Amino acid sequence: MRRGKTAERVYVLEQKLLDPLFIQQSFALPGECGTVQALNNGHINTTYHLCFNEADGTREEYVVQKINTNVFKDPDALMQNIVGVTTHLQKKIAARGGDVRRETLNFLPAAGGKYYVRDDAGDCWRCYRHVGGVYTCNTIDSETVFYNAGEAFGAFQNELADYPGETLAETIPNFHNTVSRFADFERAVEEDVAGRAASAKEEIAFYRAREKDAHVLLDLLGKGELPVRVTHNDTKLNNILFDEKTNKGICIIDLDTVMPGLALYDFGDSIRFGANTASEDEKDVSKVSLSLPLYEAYTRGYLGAAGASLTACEIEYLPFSAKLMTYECGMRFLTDYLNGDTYFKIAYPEHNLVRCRTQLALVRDMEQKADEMAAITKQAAGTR
Ligand code: GN1
Ligand code: MG
Repeated sequence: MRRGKTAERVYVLEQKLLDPLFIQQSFALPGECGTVQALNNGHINTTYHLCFNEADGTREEYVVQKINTNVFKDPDALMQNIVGVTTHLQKKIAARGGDVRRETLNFLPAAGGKYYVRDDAGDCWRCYRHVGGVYTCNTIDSETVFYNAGEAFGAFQNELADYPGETLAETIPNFHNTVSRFADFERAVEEDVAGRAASAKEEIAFYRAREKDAHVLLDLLGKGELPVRVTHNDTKLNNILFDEKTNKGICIIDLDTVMPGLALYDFGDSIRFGANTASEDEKDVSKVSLSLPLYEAYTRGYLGAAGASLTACEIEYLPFSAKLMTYECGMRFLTDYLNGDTYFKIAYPEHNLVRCRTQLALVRDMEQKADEMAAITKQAAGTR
């Protein structure tokens, strides 16, 4: 990797592994780099916010990401997907008189014409224009904002309804295939490469006891009872940018896993993360529960925006999908813990086990609340 010159830049380089000069030259960014800030939002890619001061006194802000090529092994296919999807969204936004600069991501081409650049160390970097006047949330207590989150993901699904799914590469094969996720989990238990299986006996038993759940949606898909759609597949609350003034979810980010999938994956994963009364890595699991008011708010927002296109079968399985996606995610955290933490970023050795325990507690709570979730869903579907 090429190195910057000033002391500050060297510090940034060594602590944060980003070279602003290399980024500037690769993406032909005008002006001079003012600040570089690491953003710690995702478990996969490494993200920075860069500010450039231009000669005429204006300031341009960019988001630069180091693509995790351990997870996304084909950056060309990945960026082709993303640029295809954002270009499609830009046309839709322009047609409805929206703000193309704020309502979807705008990636910049790098020298050579690709939408990412590879540095001397082999790392891949991409750059998009920062969206101003927005905020992100990691937890939520406002039902209105969570309603807006549901509306945003529902609208995202609608705007991609006519996108040719067959042109999208599968950036992570079998991403939400819960049956193959279960097989990965069993393999990790069996191999026990990190010698940790003994410390996770209860968790392992929990996932085994619910194996039949892993088959439910795939069986319905196999029978043709659920349609394949273009979905986001990583609908965490912090993948929405909310407008500071209106609190509406105006821009969906983290588009790496936009692929053909089930609407239920998107709905379920949003509930898993956003309707949990505790954070994903809360150590005190007594704080973990499903908030029914938040579940209701999201369901109403989502059905209001996407409901007309959903089938009766999709609506019926909304509550189940929340449980299934929580089950799947917890099992993925456990698998990674057993494999010695090779996939998700962690802050301490038991981090993945802690995350698994919160997901497990949330599944238990959803099992208790299944009837209430079904009643709320039915009511929301009836009044949309
Ligand atoms: C990862 O990158 P991030 O933090 O938005 C993961 C999701 C998990 C999530 C759990 C590509 O999402 O599937 O649900 O962590 N993304 C990938 O927090 O594996
Ligand atoms: Mg993310």
